[in-house]
Amino acid sequence: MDKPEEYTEKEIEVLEGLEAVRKRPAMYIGSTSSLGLHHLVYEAVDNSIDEALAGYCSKMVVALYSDGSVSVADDGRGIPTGIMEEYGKSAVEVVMTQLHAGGKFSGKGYKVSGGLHGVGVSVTNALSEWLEVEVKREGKVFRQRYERGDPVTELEVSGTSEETGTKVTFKPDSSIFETTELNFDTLASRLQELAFLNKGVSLTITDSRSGRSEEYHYEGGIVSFVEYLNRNRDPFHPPIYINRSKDTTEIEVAIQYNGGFNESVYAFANNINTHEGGTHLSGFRAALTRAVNDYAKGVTDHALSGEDAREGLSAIISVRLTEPQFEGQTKTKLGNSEIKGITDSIIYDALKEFFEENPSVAKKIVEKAVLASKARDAAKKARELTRRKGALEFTTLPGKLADCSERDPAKCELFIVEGDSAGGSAKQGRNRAFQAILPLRGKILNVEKARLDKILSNEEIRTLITAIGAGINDELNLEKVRYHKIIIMTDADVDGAHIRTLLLTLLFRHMKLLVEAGFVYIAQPPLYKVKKGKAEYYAFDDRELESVLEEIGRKGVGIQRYKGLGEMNPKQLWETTMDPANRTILKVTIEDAMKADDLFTLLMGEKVEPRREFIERNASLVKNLDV
Ligand code: 0RA
Repeated sequence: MDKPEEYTEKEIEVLEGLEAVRKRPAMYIGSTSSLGLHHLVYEAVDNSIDEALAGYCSKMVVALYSDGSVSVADDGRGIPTGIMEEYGKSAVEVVMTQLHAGGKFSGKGYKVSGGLHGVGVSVTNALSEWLEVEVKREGKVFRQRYERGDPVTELEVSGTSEETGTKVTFKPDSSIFETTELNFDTLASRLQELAFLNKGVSLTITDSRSGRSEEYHYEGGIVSFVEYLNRNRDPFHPPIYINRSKDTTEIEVAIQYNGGFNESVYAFANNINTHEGGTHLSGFRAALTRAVNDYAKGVTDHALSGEDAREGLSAIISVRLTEPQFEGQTKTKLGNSEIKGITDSIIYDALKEFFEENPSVAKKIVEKAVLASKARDAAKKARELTRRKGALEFTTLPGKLADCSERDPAKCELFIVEGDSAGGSAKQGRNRAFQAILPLRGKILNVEKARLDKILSNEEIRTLITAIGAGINDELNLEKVRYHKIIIMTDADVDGAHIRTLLLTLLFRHMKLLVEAGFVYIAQPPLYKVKKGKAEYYAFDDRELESVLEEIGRKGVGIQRYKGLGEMNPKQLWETTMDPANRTILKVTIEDAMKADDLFTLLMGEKVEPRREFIERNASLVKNLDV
């Protein structure tokens, strides 16, 4: 502030059209990481979905090619090819080169526009090395090619065809993106989600790099979606389906309870997964709690909380509205305030009717909520009891915890260590200024199969909650977290992997905010020590061992395979696994909460058969389980 900033004409730059997109790509697609790269495909896909929503398209194919290009083809009406007076260009060229131009044509209906989507396929064009559009319309095939957003050919007629449709083929620009490798599974997940949300539309993905392909097509729409969510659980009634509109807002909901204890509710607005929730989700929750409580009156005098009414609930909420407002950190929170009331009243009315017409289902749902409520009361009593004894007070830390001296959570690390002997090494090896050690004895309770009261009466889990300091579930307070790095450090064997999964299940189901905040990590201890003379080398896996041996030669070499962390002395443990200067730690991320949800249900849930199948199909994933 010493000097007022001065502007001259030279510094004022007018960025026009696609040039602006190439200059500041992150403004249009969020980032130039892998996430942003995949948005290029979603933009093209969204256009075809719009055509499907308008009722003109029933099939879409996404194809990945070996040269790094990708195509999105649909059987819609084809982008109009006539000249637009206003621009002096064909409509195709306008769609491909003008920001946001897509919406101008599709007119009414619900645009898939919000958050990062909906900026238009012109953004895809701008950020591609090249793009070719092919339109089949009025008996002809039209083509045009662009490079870095600029047309390099006219819109030419290249043949004849009886069909109609649009195909866009493009190669993401490697000078813009950190990576240009498109991930089949990421794209397939999104296409499957879109197939569920848009019943009847067939979405196919093929990958000529690997030969893989999948087709998604659900006549049941979001009813199929909840059935899919519950496929490895025990649902106790057919899905409840609600589809009603008010003015220009359409609300679609599918609900199906299962015998488990978790809530799997996913909310969408105009096909966008609103990870951060919003007014449609609030409205749904309010309506459900009220409808269940209304029905419970006369059956029980328990006041049921929202959490009680959502135990074992799987549901999909899909709203379509004309002017969606997306808010929040990742622009995935629906902000339109009017939607809360609309959703609430539509769902409440529909649920009341359903409960009256289906009393046996209603009774089961209420019984389940009453059980949940009783368990919650018991858990509360247990908590109060322990609080009085001091066990859950943040001032009385568990005796097993070797805390650090630093008090700023941002600088503090908590190592959760398996077993007392490894705990001993870690305590001696650590830097006690900022590293705390919590040794856990044996396996912790599997929270996937237990209600809250049982979870909270488990000694190891209580110790962990107290050490972290933030509480759990709806009461979790991120500001009270005592460590911004919570590092799971288990042996590199089957037991270690199991304990890690148990811990991750606990964190994902009951302290999800910690995972979302990026506070949870997995330590990577070495698997081998290689000794030659006085020199020592560490290898973290078999491949690394091979390359070390390759480098130093195999003669006179001693190889030690660590069976557990306890075999390392404190100095070795510090050097290889704990010292921030040398170690590698993996951050646990929930890129796809639905996938993680599935994974924990499968790995830790009741059903044995699907678990076996899953593990057989995903042996390497389960072995490394870095969700
Ligand atoms: C506006 C009008 C019409 C078609 C489309 C847009 C359209 C755009 C895309 C983008 C990808 N696939 C698409 N399919 C259709 C047709 C207007 C008419 O025929 O009357």
